[in-house]
Amino acid sequence: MRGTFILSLLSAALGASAAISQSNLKTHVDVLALDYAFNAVKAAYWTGYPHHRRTPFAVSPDGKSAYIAYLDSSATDVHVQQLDPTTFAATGTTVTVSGGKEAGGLVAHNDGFALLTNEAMPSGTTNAPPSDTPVPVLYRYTSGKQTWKTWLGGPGVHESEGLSASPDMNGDLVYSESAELYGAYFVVTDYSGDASGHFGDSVEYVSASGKLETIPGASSAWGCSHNTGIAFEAADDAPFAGICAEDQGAIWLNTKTQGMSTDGVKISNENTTNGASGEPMGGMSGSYSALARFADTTKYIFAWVSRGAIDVTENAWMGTGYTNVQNRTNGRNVAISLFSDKYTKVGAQATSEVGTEDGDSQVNWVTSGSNDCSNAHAATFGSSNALVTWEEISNPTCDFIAMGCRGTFAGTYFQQVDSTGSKVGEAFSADDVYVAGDMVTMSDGRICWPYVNMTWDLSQSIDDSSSAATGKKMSIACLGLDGTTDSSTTTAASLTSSASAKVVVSESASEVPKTVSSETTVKAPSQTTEAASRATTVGAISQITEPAVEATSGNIAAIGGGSANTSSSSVIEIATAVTSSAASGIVDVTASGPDSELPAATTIYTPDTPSGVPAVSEVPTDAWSAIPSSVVSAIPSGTPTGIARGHGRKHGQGWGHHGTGHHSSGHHSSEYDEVPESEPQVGGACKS
Ligand SMILES: *[C@@H]1O[C@H](CO)[C@@H](O)[C@H](O)[C@H]1NC(C)=O
Ligand SMILES: *[C@@H]1O[C@H](CO)[C@@H](O)[C@H](O)[C@H]1NC(C)=O
Ligand SMILES: *[C@@H]1O[C@H](CO)[C@@H](O)[C@H](O)[C@H]1NC(C)=O
Ligand SMILES: CC(=O)N[C@H]1CO[C@H](CO)[C@@H](O)[C@@H]1O
Repeated sequence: MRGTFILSLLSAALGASAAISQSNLKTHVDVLALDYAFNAVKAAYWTGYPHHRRTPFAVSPDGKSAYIAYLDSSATDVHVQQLDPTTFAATGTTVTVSGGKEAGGLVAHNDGFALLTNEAMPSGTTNAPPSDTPVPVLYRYTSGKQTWKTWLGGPGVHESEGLSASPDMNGDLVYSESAELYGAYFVVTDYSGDASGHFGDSVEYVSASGKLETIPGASSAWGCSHNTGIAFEAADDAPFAGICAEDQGAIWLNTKTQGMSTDGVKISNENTTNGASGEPMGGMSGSYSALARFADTTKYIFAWVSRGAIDVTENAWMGTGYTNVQNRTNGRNVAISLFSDKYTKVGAQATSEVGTEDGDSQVNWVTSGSNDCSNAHAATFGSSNALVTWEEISNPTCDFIAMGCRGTFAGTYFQQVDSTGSKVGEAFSADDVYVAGDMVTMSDGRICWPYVNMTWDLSQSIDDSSSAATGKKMSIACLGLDGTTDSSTTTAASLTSSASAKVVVSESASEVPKTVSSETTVKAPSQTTEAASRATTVGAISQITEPAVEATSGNIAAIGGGSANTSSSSVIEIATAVTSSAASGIVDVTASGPDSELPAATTIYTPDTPSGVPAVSEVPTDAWSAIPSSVVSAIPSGTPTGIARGHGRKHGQGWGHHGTGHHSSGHHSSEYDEVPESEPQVGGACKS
């Protein structure tokens, strides 16, 4: 209790501080020497635009140890480097998790760490995913030695609901000290069962001793269709606070539902096209530090980017309660939402009323203007203040609907807000600081995060397999409210957000856990061109789907197969089983674009067709007319072997499907070149 008391005092003190400004931001450039090279950029799905490659960062409850996890530049092996939380210099010996494909989340403990990664299962494993597709796995290391390893997918994990793998997790790992429970929320693709070949998401819980726990009302084998973003933060008990963005039109606070059913809280209406929703939580390599808990409270803050929403129409695929919207703006602005507890949004939900003109009237915008904002994150200073940060592009060109934009990098912005969501002071920016890893609240109240000091060019697509961006130095930036110092010498309270999650107060050795952490993810869609010939594409669709759709409820999902622009691999996703059983159907719409390219590091995912696939039945008369024209036109002529499937599923769990989790640069083939280019907009910064 003493710890909590101390924390409260700290929070109160921090809460009284004046607004942050440029002088509160301190950088420690190249302070951390890594033993292995790291590639700091990752090409975004579909566009190939550069994203920071996430480096999970976490500080232990006692504030004495900090760790950073990073993917080796070879794209295989995840390294965990301990660092001194005061100087940020490397300490200890690097731990390497061989075969790891993604540094997906990190929790620091007083005696070690837990790492979420994904890796191929050992050869010969019965019912392992095809083609060595990686499976999410949680590792616990104590004093530098592996103490346990627990698979979060693959054989034996929610087998009756379908087996899953994760070519791209794009999720997060959090830990609740009070529940003594890890929670991981990540993107999956199933390779058996009804959802075979589709992309969705999964929430898994693991006890402190490494046992996979199936917790009713908390664990989830399948959730949001496609999953275009995840935000996840610990709570005192399961279920933890969760948010997903899906490819049907919304962002949901789904702590209660773990999916996208209308029993959840609709945070936002988002324009979606072919599975994308504007990279609200950062897109590829994002989905961390988007949701943070205010210390010593039940309150949370969520930050994302959005193009706004107008013209609310019914989402015919999904049925009553689900909507589609048009985007209000070309570039994206930063928005925040506050929750009084893990289930409850402060203020109105996003509207689901068909015919509404303003579909975003509930949004609390942090920015306005014509710059494009991306890479939004939030972290808390204590109980009453938070930091919201994002990057801007001036005069953005947003070539692809519902994706990111390109243009001139115009700085990373920092805005203080209070726990009611009101801005405190003005935003300020820095040109040479980025957020590329978890934002952690340190023991002295500062918020610190890792990044690589480099020139940040957002003007064009990149090839992330090039070694140009590799390096062995990591930088750390910190931002404290007035009254906190940059050279921490005290160990009072450790508020860890993001990857770890807990606010711990410790003095010497005692500690009092409490808060939490955050996170999110994204996923994959494909783009469409209105210019594509409708006649041609329709032809392609029927060709694709004829043998594949079975619908009993009228909720149909159509899916185009992926064709690859590939050099190294082609991806063909074959949707299988079709059992539309539920009236509550879900859908997965996705056309896969001409473009499913998996980087060499990722495996081709070609699920087997399970036996017992129901006989094909007729496509209901109205099925095709129900397909949004955007989807129809999205399916390129000559779409190869993809298969469209109809499916219904209970409880609003959706089918996500897309060609692949990756798209490298240059994947826009001619069919897409006709997408009208966005009008570059001039003027104003994103901040208001
Ligand atoms: C998203 O907005 C675009 C225009 O930018 C529109 O063509 C498309 O139909 C919208 N998506 C949905 C699902 O309504
Ligand atoms: C809607 O967003 C797309 C990019 O997703 C952009 O090209 C288009 O210009 C936007 N529409 C409006 C009305 O700003
Ligand atoms: C950070 O990187 C930039 C771009 O490479 C470089 O010009 C600058 O000198 C670096 N800063 C420091 C402190 O090394
Ligand atoms: C057909 C096609 O668009 N091929 C492209 C695939 O991507 C590479 C670069 O990643 C381009 O060079 C090809 O032209």
